[in-house]
Amino acid sequence: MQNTPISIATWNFQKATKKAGEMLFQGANALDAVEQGVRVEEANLKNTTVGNGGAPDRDGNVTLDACIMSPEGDAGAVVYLKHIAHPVSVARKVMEETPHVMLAGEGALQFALENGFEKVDLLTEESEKEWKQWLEHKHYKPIINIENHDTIGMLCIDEKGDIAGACTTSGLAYKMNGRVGDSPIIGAGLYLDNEIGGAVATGMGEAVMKSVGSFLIVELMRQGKSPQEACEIAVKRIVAQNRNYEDFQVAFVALNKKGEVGSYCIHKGFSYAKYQNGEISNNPSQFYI
Ligand code: SD4
Repeated sequence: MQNTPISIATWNFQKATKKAGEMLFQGANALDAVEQGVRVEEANLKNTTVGNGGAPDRDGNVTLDACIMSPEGDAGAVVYLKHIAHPVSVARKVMEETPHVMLAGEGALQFALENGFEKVDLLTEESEKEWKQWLEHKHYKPIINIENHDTIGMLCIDEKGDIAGACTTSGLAYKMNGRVGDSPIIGAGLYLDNEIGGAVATGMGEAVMKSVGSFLIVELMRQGKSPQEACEIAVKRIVAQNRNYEDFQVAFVALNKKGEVGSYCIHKGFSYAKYQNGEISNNPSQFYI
């Protein structure tokens, strides 16, 4: 059966979502489309939350986290990866060419270099300047500025009806050296099941990890909840789990195998991009407060 392909992504990442959507319409499979789609933001130097140009940690290291999942249920991830502009593609190689799911730090870098990825300096002049300004006061609150985080999580369904997903980030700006968030954690920042659908997260990774949010959403959809209902339950779980929930943002986007999309977040201001039937749209999410 021929399906209507669809691509969705966290935030208003229209270029990336359109790239993936157009690939799907030209017959690409969902896995290739999500990889190439999120690479658009990894390469965007103006996005200080993903890939090249990402904000550094407190010590000036840009460390990237990414994961990818295939319709077959295979998964690959890299965490604390330095010097590589496209962590999602390294994650895909981990999935396809190693017996493992996740590689970290030095080992992930070594693996990337051995597989022909170029070693680059990910700290742009702009990000370095902002980090140095931050160093002057070193005021760190692990609180997400509601509009200042742009991790890209993407889900695609291809013509065959198969779903794939990816999530990639430089994590929280000025995080502690060594900190890893939810984005590369299968079940937290991304989860999918080709029978059911998928979910992706953005926002305060610590809260998403504690609730295994994306896995929760897929399991709720398995039990018959719509993507919208499932996202709402997952956000409300986080609200119940964290007394300081008003201080941070968490947002989820979910897609089921029928092509239905849902989204919910703590604070007003989150939206997701969708490409379907040749049209790209920005869709404001429903919110808790
Ligand atoms: C993290 N979830 O590392 C990521 C942050 C994020 O846009 O979404 N930034 O916690």
